[in-house]
Amino acid sequence: MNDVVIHERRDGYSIITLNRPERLNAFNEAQHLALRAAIDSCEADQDCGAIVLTGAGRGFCAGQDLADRDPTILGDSPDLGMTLETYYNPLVRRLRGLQMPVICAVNGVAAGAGANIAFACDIVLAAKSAKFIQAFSKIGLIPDAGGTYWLTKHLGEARAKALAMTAHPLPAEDAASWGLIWKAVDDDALMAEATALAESFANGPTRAFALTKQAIHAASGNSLEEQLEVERALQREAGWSDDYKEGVAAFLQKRPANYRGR
Ligand code: T3D
Repeated sequence: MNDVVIHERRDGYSIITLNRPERLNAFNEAQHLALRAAIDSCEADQDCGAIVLTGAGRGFCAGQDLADRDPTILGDSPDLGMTLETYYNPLVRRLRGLQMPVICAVNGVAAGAGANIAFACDIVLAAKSAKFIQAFSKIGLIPDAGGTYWLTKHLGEARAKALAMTAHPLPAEDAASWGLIWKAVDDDALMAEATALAESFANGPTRAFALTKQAIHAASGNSLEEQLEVERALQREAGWSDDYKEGVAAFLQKRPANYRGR
């Protein structure tokens, strides 16, 4: 049997590929557990400065594997709250909380929780042929895996409600122009762009990237005054780093910086 997640270590970063292409990489329990293990291994690896998350085949991820939700097996009162608590919510928190940047390379359709897991990543690149679908309403559910949060935060209520209630497939280029993702790129350039970005992050001031994530995540819930305080505290920490000294020295000496992530 194929590995349901492929974890490929490159020089300074990792590529994690969801690998159930016959189901458009829909999540079953095995794929959740394998993805968790791959992320654990990246986190434990001092040399992993970035992650690229992508999908095998023509889709990125079609959300929950509905074959595992057959009502004739599941019965009348399935506890989907429990499955969110066990799998999807920890995954979203994990992606947000990682120190290293996570780049999502959306290679094809991203539906249901598959779309919202992409939005939980730090930088989302999508192939121009990809689409984002809040498929939930088609099966009588609400957006999860952070969907109601990402859509409302990035797009506002009007577009969030329309996407959630109509399950309209949002093309990658519209997702980019609406500010939901970073950019849409030619299909055949997707992985080259994603890995070039990962490589540049891995060779960059990785401690500063972690602090940047922390500051930007704090911004949503803060007033300007509170956010200025967050920046003061985190910039102080960045200012103590060797990377800051190296960055300024390299600038003054007109040479490339040699960052060490500390
Ligand atoms: O349950 C909980 O724990 C709560 C959490 C829920 C999170 C969720 O994500 S709920 C939402 C689940 N996802 C969906 O409802 C999406 C279902 N899929 C689709 O609507 C369509 O497949 C797509 C729009 C994504 C793509 O359409 P298309 O026409 O490009 O492909 P297709 O022919 O529909 O799919 C290709 C194959 O993948 C097909 O299998 P087959 O017929 O070739 O053997 C299809 O059944 C399979 N597939 C696609 N999505 C899923 C799936 N199989 C199982 N589960 C899927 N989600």
